[in-house]
Amino acid sequence: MIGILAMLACSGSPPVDSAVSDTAPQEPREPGSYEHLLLFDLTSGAGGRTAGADIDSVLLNKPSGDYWAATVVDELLLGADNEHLDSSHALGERDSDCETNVFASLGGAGGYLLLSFGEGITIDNGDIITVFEVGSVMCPESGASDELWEIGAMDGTDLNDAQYIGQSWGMGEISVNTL
Ligand SMILES: [Ca+2]
Ligand SMILES: [Ca+2]
Repeated sequence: MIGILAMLACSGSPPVDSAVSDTAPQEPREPGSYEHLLLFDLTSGAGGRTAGADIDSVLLNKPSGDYWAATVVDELLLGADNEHLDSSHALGERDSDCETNVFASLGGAGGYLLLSFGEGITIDNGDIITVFEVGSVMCPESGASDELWEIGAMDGTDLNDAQYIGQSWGMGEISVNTL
């Protein structure tokens, strides 16, 4: 499956026409150092009380230390029967286990959280991001399924600006090396 961020990345910029090549070139952006993490649900056919990816918490591991998601900058939680619509349940340290359900359900493909890890904490190549999605990896006895998600990094709130980082399912860890 190709996620929306991968598709956005592929759509890229059109080739520069020679007729406009004498206009001032845009300064290339310094790599890395993005403010926000986009966590995008890729679960197809999601429904029910815990529709889509069930996010307990998100951890950013940097050379300077570990940071839990601190603020929801923007969100879209879907699902008519979704009972886990409080996005703050995805913030802070892990507090769900197999009996306690303090997570936010993104509701299926199209649902997302845009997260900040705190003032001045950026997302850079070399970081490791762990998404704690409540499923069979976290709770093997529960019968819960691991749901598919994708992450990207961006400044501001325009999802079109997201730079693809990677995708996984359930409780997954991704090394950042695409920024
Ligand atoms: Ca779910
Ligand atoms: Ca939580």
